[in-house]
Order: sequence, then structure tokens, then C-alpha cells
Amino acid sequence: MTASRGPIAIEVIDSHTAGEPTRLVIEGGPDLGTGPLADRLERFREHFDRYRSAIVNEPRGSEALVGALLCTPHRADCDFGVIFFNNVGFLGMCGHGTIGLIASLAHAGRCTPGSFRIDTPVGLVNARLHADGRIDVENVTSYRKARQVRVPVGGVGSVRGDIAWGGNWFFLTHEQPLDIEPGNVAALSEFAWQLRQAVNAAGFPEVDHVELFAPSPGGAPRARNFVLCPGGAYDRSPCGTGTSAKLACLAAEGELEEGETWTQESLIGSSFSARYRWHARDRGEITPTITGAAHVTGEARLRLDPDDPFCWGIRP
Ligand code: PYC
Repeated sequence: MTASRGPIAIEVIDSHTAGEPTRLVIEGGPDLGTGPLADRLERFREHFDRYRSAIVNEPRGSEALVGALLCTPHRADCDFGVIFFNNVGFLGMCGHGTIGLIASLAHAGRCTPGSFRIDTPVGLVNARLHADGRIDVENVTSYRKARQVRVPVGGVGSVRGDIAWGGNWFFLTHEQPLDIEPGNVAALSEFAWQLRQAVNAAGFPEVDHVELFAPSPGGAPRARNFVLCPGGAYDRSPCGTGTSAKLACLAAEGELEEGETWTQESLIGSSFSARYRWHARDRGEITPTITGAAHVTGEARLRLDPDDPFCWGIRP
């Protein structure tokens, strides 16, 4: 006789950071075993991908939702470990998600104002929770890989932009014809999607985020961005890893000094403040810090019923 398969229960805390949602899995997620977070991410991808889809995709989630699996850290010097994922796959790091992680853990009584070390698949991240709820995220080392790469885009001609790492790979450009405002989401998404194909075809297959810039109504040193995420959703927040990549480009170009504040605005008008210090100036490597806040929007127990035809989510 086969054992009956009952529903699986997964405990989550939902939050948003500057408008961008995060779903933190605190109990009941897949057992990825031990070892470095990068290895556990591969185990997640290979053996438990349906959990990823069930947690963030419809009917329980949405294309904008980023999942965060709370893990025991591998590094002995860390307080928490985390693996981020989205509607189509996994993220190296996630800035808004780290702010959501700390705010959710504080909500759950698992941390109080102070500093925390977080183990991620792409390296150590430091976070600080302030008494007023602001959260600083000192991200992984970030750098510009290529300057002013020119790619062809149908109907527009060629577009130049930088390729940079901020915990994920970005193509960043100011050369875009659209106002960055909510009424233009469809056109911005279509343009950014075309750019991504062109950048990948130009020899940068690793780039899966595209970041478009426009001047901010507030003037410099700030800008408004539109970030297209790997699964086609746009980031409602100013994107923490995208802001890190932007800082790396500004630093490399000599357009922002070490310690100077950069304000990154999102399409919906939310913002992060950001700054950097040099990690290895001769190599153009910086350590970025992003500051923002998150708000808890819900606590839930997800129910994965094997008799539900969409138990494992509707894949895009
Ligand atoms: O904040 O780093 C970020 C991020 C990446 C994808 C969505 N948000």
C-alpha cells in the first residue's frame, strides 16, 4: 500500500520593499542539505524547482514576487543564509529582498536593531537594521565589466550601455527614447526585452537584467530607473543589485566620489539611497551600500495540495 500524500505546508512572511514584493520562506521549504549556498542553490534548481514555482508563481504569487528561502549559513561567521528566486529561476543576490528579509525577521522577533552577516550564493552581505526601520545592505563586490558596448536594436538603431555586476548581471543605458513613468510599462518592457536579446547575442549571455535610466525630476546626484527582471516583470523598487551595478559604473567613470550619496528612484517613485567605498580601486571594484525600508504585508501558511492541478504553480 502506498502512503497517502497529504498537502505540504510552507510558512511565509510577505513584505514589500519600495513597492517590490518579497516572500520569505521560514518553515517547510525544500531540504537542501548543507554546504556552500552556491551548491545548495544548484540542488534547489536541479531537484526542487517545482517548490520555487509553487511559492512565487500564480495562483499563490505573481510575476513580480521574489522568493527568499531562509537557510542555515554555511559560513561560520554568518547569522543567516538566504537563496533568492523568482518566476523563472534563481538570483545571485537581491537587494530589495535582503531588506525584506531583515524586516521580516525583525517582525518575527528573530532580530533586533544591529548588524547581521548574511551568507548568499554569491558571497557575504552585511546588513544593518536601524531603530527607525531603515536597513542598510552592504552588497557583494560590484564592478563594471564592459564600457559603452554598442548593440543594434530594431527601429531605434544602435544603443550604447555598460555591462556591470552588482550581485546579478546588468546592461545599463541612458540611451532609451521613453519617459520612465507607469503609463509606459509595456513599451519600456518591450524595449528592454529587445535590448536584452541584443546584448546576449553580442557576447554577453550572462546578462539577464536590463536597466534603463532617465534624469530624475529631483536633479543630480540621482536618476530614475526602469529595471526589467529575468522573467519579464519590472522591478517596482529601484533594484538593489541594479543600484550596485550603477554605482560601479559611476565610480569607474569618476562621476560619483567614494562616500557620496546617490539616490536611485524607481518607476513608481520609490527610492533607495546608496553610496560606495573602493574595494580594489585599481580593478574598479567597489563595495556598495544600499539603504531602504520594507513593510510586512502578510504572514501565511501556503498549502500545496497534490490533488490541485496547479499545485506547483502556473509557469510563465
Ligand atoms: O533589488 O536586487 C534587487 C532585485 C533584483 C531583482 C528584483 N529586485
